[in-house]
Amino acid sequence: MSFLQACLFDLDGVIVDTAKYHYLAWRRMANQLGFDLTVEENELLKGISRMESLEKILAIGGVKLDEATKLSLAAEKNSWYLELCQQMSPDDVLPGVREFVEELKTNQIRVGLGSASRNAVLILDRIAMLTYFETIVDGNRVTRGKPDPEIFLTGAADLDVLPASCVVFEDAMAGVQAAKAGGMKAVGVGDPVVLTEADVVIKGFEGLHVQDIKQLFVV
Ligand code: B16
Ligand code: MG
Repeated sequence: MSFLQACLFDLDGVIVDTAKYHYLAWRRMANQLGFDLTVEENELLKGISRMESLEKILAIGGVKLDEATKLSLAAEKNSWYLELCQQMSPDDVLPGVREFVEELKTNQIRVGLGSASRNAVLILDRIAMLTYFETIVDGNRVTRGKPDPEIFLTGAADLDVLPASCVVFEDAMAGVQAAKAGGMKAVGVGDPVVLTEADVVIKGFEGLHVQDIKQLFVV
């Protein structure tokens, strides 16, 4: 029988709304290449790595480039993205997140981060949440991105808990699939129409309590 032992949090779109900055920076790049990127197309980029995102965007625009040009475009996008992130502060933590993580700690539930982003540590530092996580698994640590479960399985191993006792909080389809592929419970954060594979979907963390999450383990 499994019970709640750890919560693994995605970063972008779950703890902080950096998804809007990723979109602005990718859209700027697409526009520079002569096409646009819609909000719907951007949805497919959530949770996947920088280079995979770039490949998808180039396919959308029907643009073919050599590897060196792709790497320099990805670096340029990242510098625009980081410029936008400069304006972030602890006030940007999404409503209820800090309180919920604190409640987990009070209840001796372990807490980790599982993000595809290579900028995770920098962002957690800007929003003053670096010390909240007992482990940080980010895009610098793994070789396979979401929907592969590597990010979350590494987090569970770091925390020394079984995957079946973990709950993942995710705003992206790829992230929900990664959690399920790893044998974990998945709480979708956002739109139930998009996050159809999640065990449950919440709008956000305001008013959410540990007891609500423990319910996922009641059979
Ligand atoms: P970076 P998450 C993901 O973070 C984003 O959802 C995705 O849009 C982005 O491409 C990816 O990180 C890589 O980010 O360019 O900062 O390395 O949602 O897994 O926390
Ligand atoms: Mg995300």
